[in-house]
Amino acid sequence: MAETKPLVAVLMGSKSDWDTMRQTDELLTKFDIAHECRVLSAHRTPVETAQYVGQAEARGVEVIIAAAGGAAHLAGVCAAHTLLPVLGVPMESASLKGMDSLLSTVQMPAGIPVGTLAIGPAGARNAALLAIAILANRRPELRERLRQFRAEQSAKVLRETLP
Ligand code: RP5
Repeated sequence: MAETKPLVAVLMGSKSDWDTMRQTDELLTKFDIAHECRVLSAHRTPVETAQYVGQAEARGVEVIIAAAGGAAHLAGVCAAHTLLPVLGVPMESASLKGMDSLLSTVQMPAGIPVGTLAIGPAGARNAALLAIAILANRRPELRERLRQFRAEQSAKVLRETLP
């Protein structure tokens, strides 16, 4: 039977991040991964963020994806409140093109890790794929689907023709 409790929590600091993070949602859906997407902010809703993340493991969540832009503290704050793996996605900001988001997500002090992905859409897609790879460690069927995904991706590249 398919798992219905969320295995992956996809958090983002603002609804304005959804245009990018819908790509995470779409890939998790494509792989039939039970997940939930929420707007929660390290700065605007600090108490609710801590509560949500603090309860995530007990709810069956296995991976947290946290996307934020600017002074992007969401992934680090999530990691501070859970032992679950936290994957950070730096949003491409208007002013600094996401360099601000990247540095504030990736430069965690030793002791509280955040696995940081690329800025923007590539990071959003790879966060989903990395979460799937983590879940696939103890789900052979999912591992097989991931292998198939990679094979299809390779085949598509090899079919490319140039004008
Ligand atoms: C961050 O501030 C969010 O993650 C978003 O990327 C950025 C801007 O948020 P809005 O002002 O668009 O709500 O917290």
